[in-house]
Amino acid sequence: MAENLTSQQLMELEGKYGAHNYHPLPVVLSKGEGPYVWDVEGKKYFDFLSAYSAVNQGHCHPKIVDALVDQAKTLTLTSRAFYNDALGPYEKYITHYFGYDKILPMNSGAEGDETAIKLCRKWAYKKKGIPENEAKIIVAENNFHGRTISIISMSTDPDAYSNYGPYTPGFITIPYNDLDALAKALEDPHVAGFLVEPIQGEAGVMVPDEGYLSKAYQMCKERNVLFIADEVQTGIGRTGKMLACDHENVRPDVLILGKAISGGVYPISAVLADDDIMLVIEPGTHGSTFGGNPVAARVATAALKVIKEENLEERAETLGKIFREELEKIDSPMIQTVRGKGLLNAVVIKPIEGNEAMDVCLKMAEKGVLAKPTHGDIIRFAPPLVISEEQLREALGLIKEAILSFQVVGQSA
Ligand code: IF1
Repeated sequence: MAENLTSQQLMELEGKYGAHNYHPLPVVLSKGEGPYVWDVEGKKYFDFLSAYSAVNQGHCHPKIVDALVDQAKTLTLTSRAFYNDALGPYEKYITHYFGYDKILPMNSGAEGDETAIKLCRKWAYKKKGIPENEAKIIVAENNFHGRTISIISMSTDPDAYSNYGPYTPGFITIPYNDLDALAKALEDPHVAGFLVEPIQGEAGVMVPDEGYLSKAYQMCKERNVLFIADEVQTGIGRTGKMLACDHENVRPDVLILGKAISGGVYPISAVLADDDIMLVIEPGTHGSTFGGNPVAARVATAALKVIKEENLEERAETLGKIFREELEKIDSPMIQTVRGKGLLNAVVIKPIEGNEAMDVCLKMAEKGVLAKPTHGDIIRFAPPLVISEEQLREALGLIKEAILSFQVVGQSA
C-alpha cells in the first residue's frame, strides 16, 4: 500500500515513472465494491465505466475473489508443458456454457483477437483451400480489437496506428452496418473471415440496424467465410443477453471473449469454435505462458457462474431501458443522442458555451459518478450489471444534475 500518499502525489508518481500512454481522469482509486469505487481521499463514486465492461459482476465480487485466492494458495501456473487439474473442468464448463466444441484459452482481449485471426487464416489454407499467404479478413471501419501490430493494422483510427508501421497485410475494411459493402467484399474468393464487433464499443456504442448481424452471418455462410464475433466488450451479459449476437440468434463461427469473463479480477480471454475450425491448430503451433493457467480457470468459472446465478443479463436488459428512457427525459441541448443496448449505453454531447463531454465527465466525477468520453463528444455509460434499480436512479439524478449545471442562466431548462 502507498504510504498514505495523496491523490496528487500518486498522480505525480505515475507522471514521473510511468509511460504516458494514457491521460486518465484526475481521480485516484483505492477501493472497489459492487457498483462503487472510492478514491484515496475516501470519496465514493458510482463506476459507470466498469473498466470498459470488464467488471460486469461488480468490483471485487466475493465469489470470484475467493476462487482467485483459493487457487493462488494452491497452484498458480504450470505452463501448458504439463496438464493441471483446473483447466479441463473449466474447458468443459465454458464450452457447454456457450455451446461450442472447444476453447483456446488466452489472457488479454487482443490475444483473443490475434488468436482468432491466426485460426481463421490457418482454416483458410487447410480447409477452404485459399492459396498460402493469400487469406483476407474483412473488418469494419472504426473497429477496435486491441493494440497489437496486426490489430492496429486493421484500424481506421490514426491514434491507434500512426507511426507504428509497417502494417500487417491481409485486411479489407468496409463501412460498419453496411450489407451492400459486405456483399461486395465477399466477392473476393480469398476472403476467409469477417471480424466484427456486434456493437462497436470504442467507436461510441454504435448499434447496427436490426437484422444486420443475422444477414451478415448468412452472407458469410453462403460464401464459406467465417463469421468472427469480437464480444470482448459486448459479451458476458453487458447488452442484456449473454452475448450481443444472441439478440439476433446469431451463433458466430468463432467467438472471442475477454474482460468480464474474469469479472475484472484477472486477465483472461478465450476463443471458442467447433472442432472443424479449432482443430486446424496443432500442438506447438500457438499458445502462451499464462494461457489456461489454473487461477484463470477457477476465476473464469466463478465469474461466469455469477452472471447466471444473479440473472445479470436480465438485469442489464431491464435497467438499460430505464437508463435510456431517463436520459432522454433530461431537458438539455447538450444531449444530442442517447443509444445503446442493455447496460452498454452512450450519450452524444453537443458542446454548450465551450463545455463538452470531458467537462460533463469532470462535473459528474465531482458529483460522484465516473465515466469517460470516447472520441471527443461521446460519453459511454457502462455500470457494473450488479447495480440495483435504486442505485441506478440515484446515479441518474447525479448525471442529470451534472448536465443541467451547464445550462446557461435564462436558457430554457
Ligand atoms: C485501452 C478502448 C474500449 C475491446 C474489444 C478487444 C479489446 C478491447 C471490442 C482488447 C479492449 C479496451 C482497451 C483499453 C480501453 C478499452 C477500449 F477504448 F480501447 F477501445 F473498451 F473500447 N476487443 N478495449 O473493446 O482487449 O487487450 O485490452 O484486453 O487499450 O485503452 P484487451
